[in-house]
Amino acid sequence: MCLIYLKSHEETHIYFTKLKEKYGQIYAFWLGSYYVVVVNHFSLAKEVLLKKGKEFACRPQMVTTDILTDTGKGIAFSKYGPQWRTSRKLVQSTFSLFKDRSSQNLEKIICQEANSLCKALANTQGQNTDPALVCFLASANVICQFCFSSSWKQDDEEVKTMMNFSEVITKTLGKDSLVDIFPWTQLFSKDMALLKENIMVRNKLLEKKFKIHKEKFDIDSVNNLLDMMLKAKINNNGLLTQESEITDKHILMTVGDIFGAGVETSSSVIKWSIAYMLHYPQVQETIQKEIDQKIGFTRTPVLSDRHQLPFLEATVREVLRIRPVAPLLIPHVARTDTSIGEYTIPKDTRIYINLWSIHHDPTEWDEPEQFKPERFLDKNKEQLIMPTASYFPFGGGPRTCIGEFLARAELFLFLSWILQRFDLEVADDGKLPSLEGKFAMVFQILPFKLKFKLRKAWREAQLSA
Ligand code: HEM
Ligand code: PLO
Repeated sequence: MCLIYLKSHEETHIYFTKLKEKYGQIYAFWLGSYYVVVVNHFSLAKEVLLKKGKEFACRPQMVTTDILTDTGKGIAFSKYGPQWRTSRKLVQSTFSLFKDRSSQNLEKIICQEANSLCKALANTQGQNTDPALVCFLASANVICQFCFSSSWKQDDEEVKTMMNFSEVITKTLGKDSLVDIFPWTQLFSKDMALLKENIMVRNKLLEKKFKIHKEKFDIDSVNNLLDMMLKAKINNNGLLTQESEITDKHILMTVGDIFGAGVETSSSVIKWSIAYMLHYPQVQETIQKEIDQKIGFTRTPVLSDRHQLPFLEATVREVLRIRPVAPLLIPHVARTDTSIGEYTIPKDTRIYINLWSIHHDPTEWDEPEQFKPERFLDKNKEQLIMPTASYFPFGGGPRTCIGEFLARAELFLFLSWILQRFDLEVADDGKLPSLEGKFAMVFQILPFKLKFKLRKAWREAQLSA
């Protein structure tokens, strides 16, 4: 057991990693009235996520996430139980609607958005550009098709509104907020007022979409997540116990989770990837060479090209290692008295899995602070490898990320489409993006600008086509 002081000027995951030197791979402390255990090593983390996955599959109840999720509805912040299981299953079933040869195949949807994204980037005409809005729009449209079978136009004001509330919500939820440690302080908190206000705007938008959709709903034609949940509500509710009943609120909060996760994660990783390529132009060049040789300029990349572009895949893996989206995952909670390694863990203990420490462990990674995509390639740089088991950017076990397939598909397609057409260049002021980052529910890069220059080879190929 140790006594810690949560300093506000340092990111929590970095502070927890430093404490490892003093207290070891696993340590515990009291955070207000909560008993918290931090796990810094991959073998212990695997015990929590995989071997004893079910024992650690609950989530903490927190003041902030309770407001976001109408007291724990939805998936990500919902406790282990029938509601969570039903929502997760319905999302998984919806993914199968978007598979294979169906007209609304996910790959097709992502490629359409990649095309719009590239058009928007071409419109910037090589001027200094903040990539945030276009990346947000591309990810939002993919997930909007998945949830509602609809999308937004480039200049729709609603997209800016969403980006604004999403930013405030992630920032406020990500703060090591006192209100989650001492719930009575919420009466005085300015952050809480702001959080509530923005969650209200988000809920209004979701409710509007829900209402429009519900009027058009046809139980014989299920095309998206909302249809899938409405159908389950009608078909199952007579059979379900009150505990697992699906209400409109549950549907709304599940869609809200998928929407929030779908937008914030993918767009953030694309921005990190762009920033790293500005810092490491040779990485950009190697990926472009791979694209030029294996795909050329007469067609655009598709998912089946993935095995042909191992360096791009290795780069995505390295970005997810060095700047994990969720450096402490989402907190887990022990559902029973149990143990981790040789330590006894009482029921209700909060577990923070320190993915940052696991991804930067110097005994597992050679020069962990260096950005080296080639660490994920064999000697010939042709085959992807996994150099250590100290790596799980999407978590694992019962609470593993539900969107991994979608996220990987988006990252591959968006980045390959961008690099086929554009050279990424440092902005006119010569400033490279800061790689420090800021934790805001997802580990975000600070705003930056760059220039998207249409590649000469691409331009010439278009002229001769
Ligand atoms: C949970 C990573 C994209 C939906 C998680 C967790 C991680 C993660 C680390 C927590 C696992 C745990 O607590 O043990 C990522 C990364 C992404 C990504 C790195 C992108 C590169 C997405 C997308 C979606 C999504 C696109 C939606 C389609 C979710 C949901 C959960 C989750 C719903 C909560 C699962 C649960 O509690 O049962 N993700 N995610 N994620 N993710 Fe993702
Ligand atoms: C993003 C802001 C939205 O308005 C609400 C929301 C819902 C689900 C959250 C997401 C936010 C942030 C990223 C999270 C996701 C669930 C899973 C994902 C936490 C807060 C990750 C990376 O774990």
